[in-house]
Amino acid sequence: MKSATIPYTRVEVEPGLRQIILFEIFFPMVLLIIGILAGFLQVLYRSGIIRAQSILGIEYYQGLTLHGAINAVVFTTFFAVAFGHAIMRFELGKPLLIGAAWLSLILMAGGTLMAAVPMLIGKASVLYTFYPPLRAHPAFYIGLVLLVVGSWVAFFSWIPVFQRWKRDNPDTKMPLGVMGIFATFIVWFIATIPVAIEIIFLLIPWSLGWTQTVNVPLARMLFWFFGHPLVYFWLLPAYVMYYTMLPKLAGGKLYSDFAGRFTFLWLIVFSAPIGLHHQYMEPAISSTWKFIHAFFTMLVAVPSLVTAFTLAASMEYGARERGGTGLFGWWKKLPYLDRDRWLFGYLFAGLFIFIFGGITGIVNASYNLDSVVHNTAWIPAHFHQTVAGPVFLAFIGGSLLLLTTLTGKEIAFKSVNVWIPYLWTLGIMIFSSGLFYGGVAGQPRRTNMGLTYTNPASPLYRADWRISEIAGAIGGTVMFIAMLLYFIVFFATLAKAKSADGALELPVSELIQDEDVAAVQSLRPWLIGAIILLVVAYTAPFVELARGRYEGTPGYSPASPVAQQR
Ligand code: HAS
Repeated sequence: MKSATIPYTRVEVEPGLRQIILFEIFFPMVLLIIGILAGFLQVLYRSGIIRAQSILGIEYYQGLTLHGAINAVVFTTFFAVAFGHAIMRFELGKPLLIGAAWLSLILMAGGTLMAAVPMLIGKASVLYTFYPPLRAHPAFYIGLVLLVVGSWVAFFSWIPVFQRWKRDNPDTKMPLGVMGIFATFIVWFIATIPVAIEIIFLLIPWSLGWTQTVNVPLARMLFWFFGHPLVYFWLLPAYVMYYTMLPKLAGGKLYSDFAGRFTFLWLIVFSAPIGLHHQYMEPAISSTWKFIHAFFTMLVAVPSLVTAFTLAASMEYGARERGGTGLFGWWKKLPYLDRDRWLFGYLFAGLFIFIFGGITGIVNASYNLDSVVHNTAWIPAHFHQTVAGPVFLAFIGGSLLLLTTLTGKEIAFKSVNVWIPYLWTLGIMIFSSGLFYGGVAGQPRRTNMGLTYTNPASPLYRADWRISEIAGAIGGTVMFIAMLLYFIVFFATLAKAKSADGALELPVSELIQDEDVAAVQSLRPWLIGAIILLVVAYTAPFVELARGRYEGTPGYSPASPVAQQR
């Protein structure tokens, strides 16, 4: 079977779908302004520049919750759905089910607003992991459920469209981008079932007062059953852009179609049975199962190593086509600051950051090393080099791409736009270096250090941690400036007059090698493999918890060490 040759790079889009995708880009972008501001305040608190419990009417943990929930949950979910609609419409060349797309949008936007209200009035300061015994207002949990259900509706609405495409093209491989989007949402579907169980059966009844206590170890295990595949739900749309667009932007071709399919499918199997690597320090789980999850975690890194090689080879091909020579000299020929191929910079800069995010992920996965860095500043350093690195840059670049192509508007301030990803990268690297250093020195995450460790007036003051927090504040400020520039470019582009009719016009990479490997043509065997591994990886840990008979815990607020009174 051969790959679908996409004879077009421009696909006309029905007005309804265009409005839906544009709204799904615009709405989270407005919220992202709050999320980014809340992130900037975090570095000011931690470095001791702010020495208070709250600022601008936003309490420390309230701001941290807004930062994580908006940036890592709301923005990413909306982008994944919008991008999924775009890829399905573009690569299958068939109209989508508009009614379902509207329903999905209404559920997601309604759910987000419902969860936003308690966060904004300080009734849901439970951080993006919403671990009990921190307790939020029921509207927060119900809003999250609606957001997730809305994204499921979009996913299921693509299946009949794909089936019609398959009937019309029985001898053609599933397009690579379509396979990547299906992998994204299969991972998401698997991930969201345990968290739905946690929210519906444990947290909502507890938050409504129907139950007085909650089983904390059970809730945490259900959360991480969701929490790790969640990170690959973030990564996969970025990988779709890397495999289908980056080689073209670099002036070349994708080195291997097989590598892309293998990467997407492998992540379906291995992204979920590894959640216990977030719980190495959890006393309720035996070390045997932690070790098995550690082993699977090493296997989840394999497709990213394959990706590193494949993308480097694809970019090298492009650079040599553009006249690059020598063992390393070809790097000079990549379009780093090309105003017309500006998306290259967003994707390339993310890859650079991911080298460090990936290495530190493997450190975290190494059980014994994790005992040094768990719950320290090292962890936010790692995740800013993953979700805030390749994922965030691909998503903000992708948002700009969809905005310009669907509205037919030229990008505003092109010469500023090309520098934004590099400025963000500079900020991330300084910020994360500071936090890695602090983490190894024992500095905690999720702590308002301006009141204690970075305040010379406090008996807890740690002069040896100072350097780490200065680096964090400098890096965070550079990141904040990069995002201010990005918002200016985004909203100025939106305000411009259109110069062409809107359509989907996306870069499409051709292939150097179009391997015909049956094992990576179908999702089904990989899905079965994923279910088997999940049963293997989680049955015994859940049985252990059930045997443990843990006492329930009452609710707490982050502001008080005393259980909340109803
Ligand atoms: Fe992670 C914690 C292990 C990847 C996100 N991770 C987190 C948390 C988040 C997160 C949000 O085992 C914190 C959760 C919380 O709040 O507590 N992570 C890993 C491993 C990987 C990994 C093994 N993480 C990610 C990705 C994320 C993400 C991706 C978001 C998108 N992580 C952990 C562990 C913990 C953890 C433990 C728990 C720690 C604890 O104690 O709590 C792997 O998937 C990484 C594989 C990646 C690579 C890199 C490949 C490099 C590429 C770039 C090539 C560059 C090129 C350009 C070609 C092996 C593809 C070259 C250019 C030049 C100029 C040279």
